[in-house]
Amino acid sequence: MKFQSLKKVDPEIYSLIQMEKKRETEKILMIASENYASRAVMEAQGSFFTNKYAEGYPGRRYYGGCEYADEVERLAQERARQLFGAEHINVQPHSGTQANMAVYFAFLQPGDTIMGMSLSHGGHLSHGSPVNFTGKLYRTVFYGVNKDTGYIDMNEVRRLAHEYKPKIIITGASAYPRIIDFKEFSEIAKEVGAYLMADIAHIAGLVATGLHPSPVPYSDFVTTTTHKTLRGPRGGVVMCKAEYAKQIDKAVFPGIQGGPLVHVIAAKAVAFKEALSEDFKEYQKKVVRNAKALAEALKRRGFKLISDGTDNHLVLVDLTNFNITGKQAEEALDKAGITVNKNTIPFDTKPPTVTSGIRIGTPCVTTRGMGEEEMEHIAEIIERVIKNINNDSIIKDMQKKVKALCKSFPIY
Ligand code: DSN
Repeated sequence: MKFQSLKKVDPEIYSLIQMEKKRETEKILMIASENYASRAVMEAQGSFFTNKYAEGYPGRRYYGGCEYADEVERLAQERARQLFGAEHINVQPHSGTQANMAVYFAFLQPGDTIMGMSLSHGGHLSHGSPVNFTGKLYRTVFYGVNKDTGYIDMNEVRRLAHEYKPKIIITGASAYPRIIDFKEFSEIAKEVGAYLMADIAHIAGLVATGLHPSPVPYSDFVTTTTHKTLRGPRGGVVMCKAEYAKQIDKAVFPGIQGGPLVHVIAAKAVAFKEALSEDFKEYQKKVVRNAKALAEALKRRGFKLISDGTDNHLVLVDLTNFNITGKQAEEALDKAGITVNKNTIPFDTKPPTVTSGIRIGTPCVTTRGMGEEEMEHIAEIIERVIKNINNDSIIKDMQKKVKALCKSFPIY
């Protein structure tokens, strides 16, 4: 992308984009929820459709001139259906939280009870956190992981569901490294007469390629983002059984959103097409292999991992044995050129602004072509930084290694 006009019209923004490009190119990005969208995705997102209003749905719009927008949205729906096999798809949510909000607004009343995974155990803000609208509008109940194993405590899920009878049970996480048993969640939901919503924002790419069991056959609603493992533009999707289609569509528009972002829907359609390819399946396999290789390499170096490993695209590291906080680790690693995020660990005694852990993901490094050998190398750099957190000269040395590694794996 050349940005010739932008350079003239707004040199400040142009230069910030160039700096961001440099950052994304010269650092090893390991935030588990990020990825590098393809150029094709970015071209669709930066296209003429940014100019178009298309309130409504294909064939039922409130504006003229929607003939091409209709086709774009239909293609996005059809491709998402092929990927996930859901009966009904709404591709308009602007984000994962908006997708979740649509489900809640369609089926809950303020004061109803919802049950989700505790944020500090790996859940998500929009699953009932007190600082989120979900925690303010609904009564909330949280389940978590078993303290010894780090796996979701399904006995606790069942016990809490029977005790509190939530109207909706939310499964899905933003910092959970293991396979989620959607079938058992659906059995529990049935036992207590609750709806089941699976939020697969993090693992959508794995689900789409069969590397994580799909929640679609077991859930009333499945929500996702499109930009994490799925590697599309930033955005959300709601899927549901056909019987709920009308209510979901009405909740998205006109319930919680106005005009859809047609340029983003076009980019979602492109990402879904890419995700239907054999290459994408190979990519997802590598994402998981890399996460496992990284987990093993970190464990050999004395790092404690929540649940002792991973089945998906991320590892959650407990730093308490190194006596440093997640915040300190995030800052030191970023200085060395590895970008991760501090993350609470289950039963954390530190606040989310400090934390005792870091979350490390492999989607970005895998997109740029790195493999298991590089994961070993990265684990070695992480170890050197964490064990020498105040030693600037070692951190500088590590920075050189990071730059060299990045040079060998260009992003585009
Ligand atoms: N912020 C996302 C993540 O990092 O997991 C979740 O919305």
